Amino acid sequence: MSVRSEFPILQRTVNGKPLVYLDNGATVQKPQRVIDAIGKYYAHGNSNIHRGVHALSQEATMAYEAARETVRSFINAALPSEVIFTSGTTDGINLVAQCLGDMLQPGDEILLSGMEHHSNIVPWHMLRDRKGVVLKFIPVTDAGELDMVAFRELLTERTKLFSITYVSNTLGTVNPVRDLIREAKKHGTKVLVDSAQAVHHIPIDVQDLDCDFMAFSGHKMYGPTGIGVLYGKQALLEVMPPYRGGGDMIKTVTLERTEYNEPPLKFEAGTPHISGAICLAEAIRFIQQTGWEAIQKHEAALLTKAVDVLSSIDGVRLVGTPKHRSGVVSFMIDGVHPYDAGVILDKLGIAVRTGHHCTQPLMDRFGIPGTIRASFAVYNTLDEIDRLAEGVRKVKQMMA
Ligand code: C6P
Repeated sequence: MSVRSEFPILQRTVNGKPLVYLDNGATVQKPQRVIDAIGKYYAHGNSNIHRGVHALSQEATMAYEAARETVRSFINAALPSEVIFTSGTTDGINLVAQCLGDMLQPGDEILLSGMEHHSNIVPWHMLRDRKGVVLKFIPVTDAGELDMVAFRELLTERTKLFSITYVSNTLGTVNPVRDLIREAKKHGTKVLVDSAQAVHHIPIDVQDLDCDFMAFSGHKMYGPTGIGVLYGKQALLEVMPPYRGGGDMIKTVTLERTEYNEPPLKFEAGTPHISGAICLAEAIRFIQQTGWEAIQKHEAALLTKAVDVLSSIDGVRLVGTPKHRSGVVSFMIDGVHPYDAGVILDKLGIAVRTGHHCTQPLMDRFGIPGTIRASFAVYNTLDEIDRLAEGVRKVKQMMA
């Protein structure tokens, strides 16, 4: 795709070979306009926000709040105050586990699935240990999809929260979140969607989905690290206690007590990642100008070719064969530890992730130590899939 030339890092070589970057599930590379926006902010616009009467502070405040509006419109939230800037998906999920978690009672149930990233398991383990809530998990089928029969059985009036990944970071499975949310709502269950692996592949409309919360990370959508978003429905954000205490999240403080600010500031204590938010907005403009149609068409072609080419190599086994897949292919090579394959591919200039991908329960489900994962972004090319296939053949030769 022509956008490739906007990504300077893709011009470099690794181990003397042109870089083939297929570790986009871990983090996506940045276009020049996002890199420039960081420099421009610090060279010309740096100031703290919501605090100063001086021009620089007001400009920075306007740019930060404009970024919030850009995110709002990108995910079609009803209000800018429903967009909370966080440090990433992990931070957003922890916020909900802490704040909504405070409102739960011992014995209340939280429904998760067996394909969650550790960020959507560990905060709930911590809440269970703190509050005595009960965790239930939807099993994963051999194809790497949710067991929908079990889902319907596990969902009851006791299920206060259902927290689910939109796209599996390990298998690429696209979960039918719209249907899942509709089912959950029949039981009055609140729903949190982990969109870390979805937000740069699939257009999102939080009002249409009707989720209560959604978390995602800037760095997986062409933006900087250290910035992310938690979407939350206004009515919930209003009743939830705050996450952290400090500056900007208050209306008044006396020595005796604090009166909290309204959302979203109630959940943004301290100086936020101002440049991060501004550059995230630039990344969103990159996605919008590239266009969802072009992105989805190109990424579908990459995936189809990757699945076809890899599954045609003798001794290669795909892990997960979901009907709906996005951005990710995980595989094993017979007799080769994923780590060894990753090291050899790296020598060939090919960056993939190997290991458990922060989904150890999913690896246990499949009875494997890890996988080799190729994950795609809009700038990848069909030729790079051929390079990956050549690399895999070489791994087989060397390890035979
Ligand atoms: N997955 C991967 O290589 P953070 O680290 O907060 O930006 O995102 C956490 C996270 C949460 N949910 C899902 C589905 C994810 O994929 C990730 C991050 C990366 O798969 C890094 S472990």
